[in-house]
Amino acid sequence: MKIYNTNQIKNLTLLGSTGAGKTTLAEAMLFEGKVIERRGEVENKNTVSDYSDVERENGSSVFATALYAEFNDKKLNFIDPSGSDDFVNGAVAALSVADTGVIVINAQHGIEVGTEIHHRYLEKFKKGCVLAINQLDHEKAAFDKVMEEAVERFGKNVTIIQYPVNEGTGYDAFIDVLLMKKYSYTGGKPEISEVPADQKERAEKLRGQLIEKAAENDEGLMEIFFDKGSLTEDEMRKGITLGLIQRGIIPVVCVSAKKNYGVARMMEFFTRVLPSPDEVAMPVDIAGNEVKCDASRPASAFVFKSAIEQHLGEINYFKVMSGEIVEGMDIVNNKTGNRERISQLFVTAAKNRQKVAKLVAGDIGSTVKLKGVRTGHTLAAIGNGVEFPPVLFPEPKFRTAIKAVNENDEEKLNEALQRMNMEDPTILIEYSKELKQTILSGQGEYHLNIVKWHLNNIFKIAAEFITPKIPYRETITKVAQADYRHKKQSGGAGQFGEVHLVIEPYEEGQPDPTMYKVNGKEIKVSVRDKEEHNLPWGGKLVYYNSIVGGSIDTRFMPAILKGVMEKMEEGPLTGSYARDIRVTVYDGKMHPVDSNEISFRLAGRNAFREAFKNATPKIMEPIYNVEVWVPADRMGDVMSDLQTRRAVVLGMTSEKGFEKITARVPLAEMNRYSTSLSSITGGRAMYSMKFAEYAQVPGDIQTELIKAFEADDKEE
Ligand SMILES: Nc1nc2c(ncn2[C@@H]2O[C@H](COP(=O)(O)OP(=O)(O)OP(=O)(O)O)[C@@H](O)[C@H]2O)c(=O)[nH]1
Ligand SMILES: [Mg+2]
Repeated sequence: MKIYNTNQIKNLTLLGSTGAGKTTLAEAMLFEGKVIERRGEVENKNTVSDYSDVERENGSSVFATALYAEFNDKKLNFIDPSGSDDFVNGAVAALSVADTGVIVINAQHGIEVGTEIHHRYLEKFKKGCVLAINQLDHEKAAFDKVMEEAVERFGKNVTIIQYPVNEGTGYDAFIDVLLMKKYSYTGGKPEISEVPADQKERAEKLRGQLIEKAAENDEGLMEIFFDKGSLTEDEMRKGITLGLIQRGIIPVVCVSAKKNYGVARMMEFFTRVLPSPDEVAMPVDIAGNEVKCDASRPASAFVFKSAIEQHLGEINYFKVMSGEIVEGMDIVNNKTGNRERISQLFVTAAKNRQKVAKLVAGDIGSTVKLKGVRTGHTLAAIGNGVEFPPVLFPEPKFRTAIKAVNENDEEKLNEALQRMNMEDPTILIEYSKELKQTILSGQGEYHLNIVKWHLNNIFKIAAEFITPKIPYRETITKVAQADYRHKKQSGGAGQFGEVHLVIEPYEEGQPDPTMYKVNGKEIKVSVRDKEEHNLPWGGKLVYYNSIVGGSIDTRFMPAILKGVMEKMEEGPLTGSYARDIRVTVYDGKMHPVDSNEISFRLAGRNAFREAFKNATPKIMEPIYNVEVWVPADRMGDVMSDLQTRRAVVLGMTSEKGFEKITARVPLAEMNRYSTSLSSITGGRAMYSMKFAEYAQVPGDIQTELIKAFEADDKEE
């Protein structure tokens, strides 16, 4: 493989809804770039990009595949991610290295939820946008309607470069208003001819709009435009490139990926107008410095995908951010500090790997045999300490508990899940000590079902999903007091410890206690020692030693605290962690022989438990901030569904064709939300959720929870 210079490289990612035709378009691009000699089809399970078993079985993409094509003496690096929101990790990772996003739109469906989701990410990453209108050969293709929707959603920058002459089943031609040519297809290479008389008027009008839009992106071009009333083709291209860099133009091209109509022309257009990696905004490292995409600088590379390939082992895909990555060079992983050698370098189109001696700034490639390198890591020349920020993947939205059907497989299951997390960082696995469950979370039910598919079919582990428990918390609402004497006489040495304590709700900024009134009794407090603990599960425990007259020896205070902590970890009400409590130990008794640590631990524990029960305890549950985007016609259904989930709706706004609902919803009510939202809206809605805070559960639910816990509680 030839070595390409930075200005000969164009990095793009395909984007758009599932079924739009990204993988089919990628296949045609590989064919036109001579990477393959025959085009496969998604239906025939033989495309280059969808090469994994699960993709072939499902007939749609799961993983983002890195591809390339050499065309016009340029190298197009392109990525084909899944259009499903469940696998949005691929598009997000792709956008972290692509300089332009090409949104593929199915001409019969127009802007779909998937289109919208990817477009939102594109905006977030501030990348240039091209719209590729695909499936123009479909009988229901409706280009003009798609354009109307596109302008409504993406704004006036949407600018037609090509429009179809005869969309529908007989589709075989489009007009290119940049070149002012008609492209006609009968299979194979197109016939390029003058714009026919009946299309002249429309083509001229659209060309005029293109020229204006192109000129708007540069003062010099604007002057030429005012001067001459027009721009040359090259001036238009310059304006388009600048427009893509500044996000001041969204060019529209026409293709039929399946028939391979317009694909070579689209690639030619890309090689001429897409910005090279050194022309776009410079990436910023974690120290806040801009890093210039320049081959003469010290080397650095950003890993955007890690995978395990059969017969190959770990493979890492990266973009060279600066300098050159050369075969045999020593590098350091600035995330882990590990030093390694790049043994082999590849340029890849899925499983097709071409060896390459070096990759220069801006290029995308892969390497194998590195240890512990993961998505988001920065590899750099020794001495170059640059580190790029990790890819910001979306928060999980779907959780389930998982366990191996056969108990002996637990360890294998965990290993398999860790491995899948390496390939897809939006699969999160956490063993919750608190819930005593392994919680698996991801982007949706489909996402996690694919995880299960891999466990069954690739790792040969039978696993089952079970309802995940909710991480409740317990706290108290008033002051309570308890005395507890632990006494045991068994054979030899006995056990003795007595603890008197007061507990009360912790609040930020409270003064230290001086006196408590409980059950008509006054308890004077003189604080001798204070410990403030940030609890590992959130919230605080403040522990006061206010023992007077040596009724309990200071050396037993840590044991009492330990007992209290143990009980807080178990939660006296339902076994959930307790939080936000002040404990004051003010009196007690010792025995000269029998008192020891264990006695005071148990006395502390039980005193705390008793006091807790009398302190009007309450159960708290995690509340999430949820945002739902729905088409206006489904708003009512989505709202009434939310109401059944104890949601508190905070607001409703219209945003680019969607109604946005913001609400606070208890996690306990969000179980399988992605599935029900999808069924209510026919897959036309999207949502996100993020942990907000803990709030008290309603009284009836608290009663139920306590009952359920007591039913299987085996308290000592
Ligand atoms: N008629 C027609 N069908 C097409 C065209 N492009 C793609 N298709 C079909 O549309 C379906 C979806 O195509 P894919 O290429 O898998 O779509 P995708 O965008 O990769 O979808 P995901 O991987 O699920 O995100 C397949 O059945 C393709 O054969 C086209 O130009 N014309
Ligand atoms: Mg695909």
